[in-house]
Amino acid sequence: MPQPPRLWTFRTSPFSGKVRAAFAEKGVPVELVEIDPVRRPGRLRELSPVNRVPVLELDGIALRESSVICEWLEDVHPDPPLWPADPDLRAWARGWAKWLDDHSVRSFFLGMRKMAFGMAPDDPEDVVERLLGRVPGYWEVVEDALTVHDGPWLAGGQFTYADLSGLAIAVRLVQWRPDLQPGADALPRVAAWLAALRERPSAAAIDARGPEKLSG
Ligand SMILES: N[C@@H](CCC(=O)N[C@@H](CS)C(=O)NCC(=O)O)C(=O)O
Repeated sequence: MPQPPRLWTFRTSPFSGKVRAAFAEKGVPVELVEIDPVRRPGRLRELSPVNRVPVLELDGIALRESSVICEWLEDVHPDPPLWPADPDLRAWARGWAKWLDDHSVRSFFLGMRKMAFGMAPDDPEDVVERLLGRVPGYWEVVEDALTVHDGPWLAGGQFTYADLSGLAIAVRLVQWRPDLQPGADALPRVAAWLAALRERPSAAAIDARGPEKLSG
C-alpha cells in the first residue's frame, strides 16, 4: 500500500506554513510531522541533506523547497487551480510568489528568529533592526503590485500561490509585530490584502502542528 504523504514542518516556519496552507486550499489531507527546530531529528537530514523544512515525504522520494512541493501539489491535485490559466498572468504571479518569499517573508522571519534565538557570530550588531526595518518598504512595493490587476488578490480575482506566499506573514504580523503592519490610510490595498488573507480558512493552517514533536 502506498504511504500517505507526510509533511515535515514546524509550526512557526513560514515556508512550512505556506505548504500546509496550500494543502488546506486544495482540500488534500496531509500527515504533519512536527520537528523541534533547535534539535532536529536525524531522519530529517536523511530525507533532505540541507536539513531544512518543509520536506514532503512520499512513497520512496522526499521533496524539498516549498515552491517545488507546491508545484507537485498543483500537478497531482489540479483542482482548485492555484495558478492562473493564462501563461502571462501565471508568470506574473510566479514572479510575485518568488519576490515575497525572497524578500518580505525572509526578512521578517529571519529578523524575528534572530531576535528570539540570537544572532550569528558574524552578524552586524544591528542585524535585527536592518532585517525588520525593510518590511515597511516592502509593503509599498506590494501596494503597487496590487494595483496592476485591481485585486483583491495579486493576480486579480483568483487566489494564487502568490497570495499564499503572503499568508504566514499576514498571520504572524498581528501576533508578533503589529507595529510593522501597513497603515490602511497610506497603503489601503495591501492592508486589505493582509486582512483578507487572515480571513481565508486556510490561514488556520499557519498555526497547525503535528501531534508530537520529533527531536534529535
Ligand atoms: N527556500 C526554502 C527555505 C527553507 C527554509 O529556510 N526553512 C527554514 C524554516 S522556515 C529552515 O528549516 N531553516 C533552518 C536553518 O536555517 O538552518 C523553502 O522555500 O522551502
